[in-house]
Amino acid sequence: MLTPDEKWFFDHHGFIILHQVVPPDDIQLMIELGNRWHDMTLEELPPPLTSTSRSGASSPTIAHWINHVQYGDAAFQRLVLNPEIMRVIIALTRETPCLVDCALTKNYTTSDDINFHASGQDYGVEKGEPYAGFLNAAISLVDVPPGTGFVCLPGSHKRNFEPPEMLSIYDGTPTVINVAVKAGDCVIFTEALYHGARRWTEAYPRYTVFNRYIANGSHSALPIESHKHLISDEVYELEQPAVRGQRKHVVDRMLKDRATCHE
Ligand SMILES: O=C(O)CCC(=O)C(=O)O
Repeated sequence: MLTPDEKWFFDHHGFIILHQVVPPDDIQLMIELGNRWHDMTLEELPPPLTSTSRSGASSPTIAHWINHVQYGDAAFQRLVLNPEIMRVIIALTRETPCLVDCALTKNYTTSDDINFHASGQDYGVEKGEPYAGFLNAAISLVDVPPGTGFVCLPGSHKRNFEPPEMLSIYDGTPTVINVAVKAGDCVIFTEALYHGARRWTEAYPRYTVFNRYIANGSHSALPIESHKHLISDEVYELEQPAVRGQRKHVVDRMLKDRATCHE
C-alpha cells in the first residue's frame, strides 16, 4: 500500500504529501458549499452540520470550521472515501480506520495563528511498517503559497525528546518546515507530530478539509444516527469503531479495487 520511499518519508518527517488527488469539479463544489455554510449563523446550518469553533469557548478570530460536512454533501463523502488518501490511511492504521471528524476550515488574513501542538504519542514502526493511531488528512481546496499555512516540526512525532518551548511557527528550516500545496493536494500527518499554521496571507480565503481517522476505538461524535440517511453505507461503516484485526467491508472493497487495478 505504501511504497518504500513513502514509508521512509513518513517515518522520517511525520507527514506525507499526496499531489492532485481531488477532481477539480469537486474542489469547486466544496468551495461553493463552504462559502454558503460559512456565511450562515450556527442556527441556519443544515443539521447535523455544526461548528464547535463557534460555541463561544474559542477566540472569535480563530479560523472557523464546520463539522460533519460529510452529512451535508456527497462531495465530502467522496473525499472521505478518496482511494489515494485511503490507500495511505488504511496502511498507517493497520487496515482498521475509523473516521472521527470531517471539518471544513476557512482562514482569512485576520484569522489567528495556530501555534505548535500535538495530540497523543501513538506512532511507531511494527514489523517494518509505520503505524499511526491518530491521523489527519488535510486536503487543501486552494493554492497555499510558501510562507503561510501548515507548519510542523519534522520528526517530532517520534517524541523521544520534547521540543524546546521557545520555538516559533515562524522559525525556518531545518527546525520548522512550512508546506506549500496546490488546490487538490493532501497532507496526511500523524497528530503526534507537532504542527500548527502561519497566518493566511492571500486575497482569497484558505479552505481546508480536515478528515481525522483513528486506528483503534471510536469517537462519541460519530456516527450521527439521527442523520445516517444522509451518508452512504460505506461512510457510515467507516465511522463505526475500529477494532484491531477486524477489517471493515469498506476496507476490503478498497483493497480489492486496488488489487484489481494492479492485475
Ligand atoms: O491549518 C492548518 O494547516 C493546521 C491546522 C491544525 O493545526 C489542526 O487542525 O490541528
